[in-house]
Amino acid sequence: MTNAARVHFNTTVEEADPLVADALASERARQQNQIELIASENIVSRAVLDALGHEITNKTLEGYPGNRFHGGGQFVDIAEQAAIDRAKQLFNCGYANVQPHSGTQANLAVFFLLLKPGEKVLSLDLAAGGHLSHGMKANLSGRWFDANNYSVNPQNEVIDLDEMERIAEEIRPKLLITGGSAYPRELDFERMSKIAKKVGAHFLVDMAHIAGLVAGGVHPSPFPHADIVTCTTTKTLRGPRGGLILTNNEEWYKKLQAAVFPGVQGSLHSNVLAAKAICLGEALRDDFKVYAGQVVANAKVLAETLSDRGVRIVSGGTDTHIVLLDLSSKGLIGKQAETLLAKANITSNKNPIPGDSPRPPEWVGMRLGSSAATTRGLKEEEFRVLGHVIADLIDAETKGEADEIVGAAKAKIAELTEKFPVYGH
Ligand code: DSN
Repeated sequence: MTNAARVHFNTTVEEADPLVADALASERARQQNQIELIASENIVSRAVLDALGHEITNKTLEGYPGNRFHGGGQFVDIAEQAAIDRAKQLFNCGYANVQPHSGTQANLAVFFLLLKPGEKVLSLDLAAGGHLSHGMKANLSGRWFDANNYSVNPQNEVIDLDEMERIAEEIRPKLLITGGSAYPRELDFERMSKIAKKVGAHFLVDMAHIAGLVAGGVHPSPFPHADIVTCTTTKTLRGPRGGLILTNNEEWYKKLQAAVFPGVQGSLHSNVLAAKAICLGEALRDDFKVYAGQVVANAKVLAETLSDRGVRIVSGGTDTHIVLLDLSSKGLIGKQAETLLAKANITSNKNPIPGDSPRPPEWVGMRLGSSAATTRGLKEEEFRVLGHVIADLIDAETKGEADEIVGAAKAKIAELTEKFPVYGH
């Protein structure tokens, strides 16, 4: 072995790059010492982490199992085929492409498969919980396609299906999309698919946020109603960063393979494919059903506790892991609350609510999610404590007295993080 090779293969990150090593160590400590309430986050298993940091990351491959451009892919083939088989079993569908590098890439591949530039798309308004890859003007999907929105009913803040049908009949989109990043209520896939059929549109369900809830049987499945389904493996599914595309349509599936590669992507991420296979295997186990049920139960307790303390909950509650707060009910804005909660080691994000300002610094919403803290083992009792800590902070901020109670709030969070540690802590 040459000296250069010995150094290359044996030097740890602490020795090789103290700046990045410090950032990694600080991030590890941050994750242990705070309660994560960002709805799109979760805490992956040790097995998923092992795959992500494995030498398999070195392998470059294009194509699909058994039909690769490069040699030496026999072991990645095993991992990718396992991910495909498990995705099909988990979501009860005929075909799966597990290569998308993200949910946005998965959606882009579906657009590439089904639409020509300029064709009409109808999706959930971003401020009502939609996603930027469904036609936001700043995204390629909004730049290259004719994007239109449906929204929620302003009274109950639930998707207005009659309005969706009216708009669909008027504009006759080629693609109807549902799902997004901040919609807390159950989605009625059956009715939406009828609307799509009535106007001759394809029906795409982007279940990025709720894939784990669907897998765990606590949210209805988009199948058999959807024509095509995308999701991430992150979020409630508790896997690595990446996307999936699922369908029962054999003809589309063949074209979809080419839409992903070489349509919108080049080589695959071998380590992520292995990690996807692991997380999908975990989601097939009975204990994942228990986990998914606890995620929703915890979110409901958080919503009820905050509502009882006078914080308005968008749509009056939740059916999922998402709790969306309207902070204008307490005279605050999202950014203020996000900063305030961070002082007590609670991580969250400001978010638009239906009808909110288009300017993020003015948003009055805050999105909370229960998936990550549920993975640590927190249950209803602890989520009630969290709800009261958050409400105490918000009430104190309203009176200009937050600094006086931040210490006590932080101590309560420290009790939880010590009692429910992550990884080897
Ligand atoms: N769409 C973003 C979110 O929900 O936070 C990232 O996945």
